[in-house]
Amino acid sequence: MLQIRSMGPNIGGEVTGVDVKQLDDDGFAPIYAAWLKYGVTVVRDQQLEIDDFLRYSRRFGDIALHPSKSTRHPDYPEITVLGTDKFDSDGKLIEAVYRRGGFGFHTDGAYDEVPFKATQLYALAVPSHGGNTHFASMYMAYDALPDRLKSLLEGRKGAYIYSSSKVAQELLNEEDRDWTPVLHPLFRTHRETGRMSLYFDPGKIVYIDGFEKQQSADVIAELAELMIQPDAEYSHEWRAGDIVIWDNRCLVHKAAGDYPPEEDRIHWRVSIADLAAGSRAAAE
Ligand SMILES: O=C(O)CCC(=O)C(=O)O
Ligand SMILES: [Fe+2]
Repeated sequence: MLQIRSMGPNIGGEVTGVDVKQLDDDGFAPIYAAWLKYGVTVVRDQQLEIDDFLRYSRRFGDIALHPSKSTRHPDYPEITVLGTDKFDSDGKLIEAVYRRGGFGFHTDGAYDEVPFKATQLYALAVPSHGGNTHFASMYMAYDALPDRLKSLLEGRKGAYIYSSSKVAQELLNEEDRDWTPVLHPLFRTHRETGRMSLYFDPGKIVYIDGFEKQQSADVIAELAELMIQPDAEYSHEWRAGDIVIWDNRCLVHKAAGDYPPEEDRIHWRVSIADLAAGSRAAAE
């Protein structure tokens, strides 16, 4: 029987007692509702082929192609494979692969005109220790901002690129690295929950539109300092067979990047497009 319980003080939900391959629309409704409520939700104990994972993922929305072409599955471009081909031909660890998502708290797709609604991972292999994914609520980050910043940043937009980290950019083909910054409001109301959140990514933001250089840098540093509130976090300890989905509209996340590199930590990953916000279904 389907059971849902909370995992963290404010975010993080766990769904058990379900086989997502067997779900009909009525069976899916409580999972979607739990995802909106908890921001990040794990469905435990799944045994999936790629087609099962894609079919289930499409219940959350259309799948968008991720710009990192080098890590796409060769037969299923909608799937990004995380954690394979970690070593180069000299046996040296490739940091961009090993530490993918581990350079700091971030939201996926802020570099796009319409950022991803969600990211969903399915765990194929997990290491003996380490390798968690950390999450934090940006609803709570907004609520905790001093009034001074709330009024200063009301109506302001941040400009974002793929990544300011040269190492992270190695996941892109060279011809794709010249990114034109896109603007997003720093505060946004979540279309489905109606709650206000901070929308901010310290590793992708390049400036705050309309501010002088120094003011922009100061505010970015201050937001980076304030964005993670103590009770707003949940750290996911992976088990093989977990499907984890998070809401990129109101959470940030980062990989711990701390597991034994010689061990496998492998996920299939999909990005869910925010079609209601006007994104193309990203067919290339
Ligand atoms: O591997 C992880 O724990 C998360 C990686 C990440 O940031 C992502 O898939 O968007
Ligand atoms: Fe990420």
